[in-house]
Amino acid sequence: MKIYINGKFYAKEDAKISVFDHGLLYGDGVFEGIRSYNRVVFKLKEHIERLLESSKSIMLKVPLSKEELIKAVVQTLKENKLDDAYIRLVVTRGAGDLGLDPRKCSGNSTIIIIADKIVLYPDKFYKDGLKIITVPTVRNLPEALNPQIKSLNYLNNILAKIEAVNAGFDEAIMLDSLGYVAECTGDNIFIVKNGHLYTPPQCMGSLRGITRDSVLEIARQNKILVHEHVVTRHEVYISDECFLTGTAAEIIPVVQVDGRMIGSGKPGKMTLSLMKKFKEMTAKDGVKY
Ligand code: PXG
Repeated sequence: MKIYINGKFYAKEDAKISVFDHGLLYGDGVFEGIRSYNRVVFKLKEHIERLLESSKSIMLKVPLSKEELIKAVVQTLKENKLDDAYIRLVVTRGAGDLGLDPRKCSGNSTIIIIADKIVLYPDKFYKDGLKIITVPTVRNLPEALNPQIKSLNYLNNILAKIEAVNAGFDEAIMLDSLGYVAECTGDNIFIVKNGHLYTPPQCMGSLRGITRDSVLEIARQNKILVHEHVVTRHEVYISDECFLTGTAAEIIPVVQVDGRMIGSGKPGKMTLSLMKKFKEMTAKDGVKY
């Protein structure tokens, strides 16, 4: 495997960065999780745009332009001869000293790109659906660390994941500080009620997921009514269908939430149809290499 670090390729064993990098010391940086399907990097432009928005918000200067970042991702995939891959693009503040002050960083951000074979969730989750719970840790407040910034500081999500795993579940619903449903630890959430789609608005504290946007796009093309509206736990419990969206998970059905069975207890019709349409979209919507 070849890892891209600041324009050069290194073997896995030699791909190393400084222990003084503020990405390691403080989680001071941003990242993207991207996928390629059959030599098409799905929504690569959108991922790069989100990365640049995250970096702008945290005042992190990315030394490469949008076009150069796209080229670097494609080059890494070619170098690794991967047709289907999971790509991790990371930009950190770079090496500094043992203090928070970003002015002490050399001014050169570290750009790391890792492309690896994709790790998929077991098939049974897609066939039978996930059972999930709501956890005590609430999602970061938008006015503190906005969840729309895909920063390297993922402790908020990791704590929620630990709580879910400790309770015997694989995924968790995180609420916002007002008690509304925000998102899951690495996925956005949707419910279906009477043929309409509902998903929490981003301003309440969730990431503007690229898979989420893709589902909204598919829904509009198919004249499915979508409501970006606050969602309560009660509305999830009484929904007809529920599913999660994310680059790694794609679209994954949910059949139980906090002990309440969702709909018939099996992946719903609209969920299955959206999964099929999303698959078709991944075959064509991206940058070819
Ligand atoms: N919410 C959060 C908090 C996320 O981290 C999503 C929603 C879905 O966004 P996309 O753009 O992927 O549809 C994410 C995405 C991984 C992994 O490797 C994925 C994500 C974060 C961390 C790890 O599975 N995120």
